[in-house]
Amino acid sequence: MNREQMIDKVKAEMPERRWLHTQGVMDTAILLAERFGEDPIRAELAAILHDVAKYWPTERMQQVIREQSLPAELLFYDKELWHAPVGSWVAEHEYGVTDAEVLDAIRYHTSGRRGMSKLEKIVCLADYMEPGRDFPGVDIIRELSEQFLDKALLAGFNSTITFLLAKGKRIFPLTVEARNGLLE
Ligand code: DGI
Ligand code: FE
Ligand code: FE
Repeated sequence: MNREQMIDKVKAEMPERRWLHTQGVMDTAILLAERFGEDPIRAELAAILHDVAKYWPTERMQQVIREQSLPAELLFYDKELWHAPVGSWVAEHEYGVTDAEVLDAIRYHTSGRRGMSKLEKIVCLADYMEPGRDFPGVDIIRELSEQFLDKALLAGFNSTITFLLAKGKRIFPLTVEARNGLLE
C-alpha cells in the first residue's frame, strides 16, 4: 500500500476533525524528526496511522486485545488507552507496516513506556503539541520542544497525569514508568 492509499483508508476510519488532528501530528512529527535527527518518513508513517483505531467500537478493540494476545492488563484501565496497541496491530495487519519501530511508535503513543526510542518520543510529543491541540500547558510543551525532546515530553506526561489525578482516574503503569524514565 502506498502513502496515498494509506491516507485514503485512514481518513475513511475517522471523522473530519480527527483527520485534521492526524495531519497536524504528521506535520509536527516531520518537523521534530528533522530537529532531533530521526527519519521524517518513518515519523510521518507512524503519525498517519497513530489514531487509526480511535473510533473503533469498544467491543471491537476488546476483541483484538483478547484474540491477538495484546496485554490484557489494558482492559482494567481507561478505554482511551486501547486504540494505541490496537492501532499498531491494525497498522501491521491491515496496512502492511513491517517496520517494528514504527509499530512501537504507534503502540506506545498514548501510554508511553520506559526507555522510549527517539521515534516513539517524537510521535508521542507530536500528538501532544500539534497545532490543533489546546490544553493548559500546551504552549510550554511547544516552547520546550524547540530545544529539548525529553523535557517537552516530560511536560506532556506531567499534564496527562495531573489530568488523570484531577479526574480520580487510574494511571496506567507504563505512563508512570515513562515519566520516571525521563526524569532519570
Ligand atoms: O488519541 P488522542 O486523543 O490524539 O491522544 P492520546 O492517544 O494521547 O490519548 C490520550 C487520552 O488517553 C487522554 O485523554 C488521557 C487518556 N488516558 C487515560 N488513561 C491514561 C491516559 N493517557 C495516558 N498517557 N496514561 C493513562 O493511564
Ligand atoms: Fe491517540
Ligand atoms: Fe492522536
